[in-house]
Amino acid sequence: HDGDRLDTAIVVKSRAKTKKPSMYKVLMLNDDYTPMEFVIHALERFFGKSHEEATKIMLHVHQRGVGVCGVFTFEVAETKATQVVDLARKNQHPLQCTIEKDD
Ligand code: NFA
Repeated sequence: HDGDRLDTAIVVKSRAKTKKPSMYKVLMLNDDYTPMEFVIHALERFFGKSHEEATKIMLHVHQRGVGVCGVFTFEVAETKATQVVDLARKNQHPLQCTIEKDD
């Protein structure tokens, strides 16, 4: 009987194009005073880098003047850049980070 039929309706979900968030690079700038070991520590602590990868990034920044620590959504990038600069400042190092939209 039709009245006894269990509901077997098929639900088709229309999927609106969810667009990926803009991504932002966290850039680190070289300076003449921040100790290399401090930079490596910051890269390990705030960007989850291995000691080896952190050392490579630090040396890149030291030699080229600027380097990418990672690429994140805006809020995460902003937070990580602030965390690095705040820890550096607390330790009286002039280390600077900025963020830049990743085109
Ligand atoms: N140039 C710094 C030094 O010779 C090291 C450094 C590397 C600083 C990367 C900032 C960023 N002690």
